[in-house]
Amino acid sequence: GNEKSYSEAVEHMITGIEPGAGITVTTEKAIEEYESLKGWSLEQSSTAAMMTRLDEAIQKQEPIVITGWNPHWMFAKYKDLKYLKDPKGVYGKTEVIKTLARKGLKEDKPNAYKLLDQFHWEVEDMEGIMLESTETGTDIAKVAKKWVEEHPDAVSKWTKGVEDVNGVGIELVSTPWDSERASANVVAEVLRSKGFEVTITPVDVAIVFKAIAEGDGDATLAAWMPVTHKEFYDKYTDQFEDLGENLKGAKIGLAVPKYMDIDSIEDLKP
Ligand code: PBE
Repeated sequence: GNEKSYSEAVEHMITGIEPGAGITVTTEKAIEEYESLKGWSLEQSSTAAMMTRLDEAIQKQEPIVITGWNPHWMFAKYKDLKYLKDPKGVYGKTEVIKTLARKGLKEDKPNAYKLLDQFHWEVEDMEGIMLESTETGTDIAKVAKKWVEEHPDAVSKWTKGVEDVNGVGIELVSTPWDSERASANVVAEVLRSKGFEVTITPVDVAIVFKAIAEGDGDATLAAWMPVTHKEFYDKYTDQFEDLGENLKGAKIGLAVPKYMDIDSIEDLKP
């Protein structure tokens, strides 16, 4: 089909995910900024619903425009998926995922703080856990636990100089996506091995930032920057401690199957 028929076939609709997501906010911005997306809308539902729609479209070789991101298994499972170019840079280039801690954590729980500060892993690590979970139908928490057992070298780097404690409580606040369920569960498992009592609280992005800023949660591993969660980050700047990135090479954007003969967001039609 030609570009015009693609836009008509998808009824000028981007198939998206949860309303609270950073990528949802960013996509609303893209719709405002691109001439080519004039009159388009973003259908918001859930990540699971979007993945089902994508699967159906690919099986039928029908056009679809989704909100895509890495780390995720979508590009591994659907070799047919590609990002659309974003010449206006609305979605940024590459993202990092940052660790944020509440003010005072360093003084109150220095060993937890040290471990969180030393936590860093690669896209392949996170994606490996996500892929295994979806392929085997095993809960992320379980896969994460196994990953920790199988990666003593990584764990020893993160725990270097961290002393054992006896039941100190620590609350990680996290978003509910598989990517962040993976990191939170991996770090929780390592913290437990040092004697911490860990809880993971899954909440919307906005609440993650609010909780850390107000000291209701100890830390999060789930801040996608500089674009995805900019709005929330800026709102609470100076009210949390930024421990830097725990993963490099993340990305968000609009994605389509490769059988759609377009390369750029600008190739869509109003
Ligand atoms: N995501 C996955 C989230 C962060 C993790 C890209 C869907 C978002 O806030 O958009």
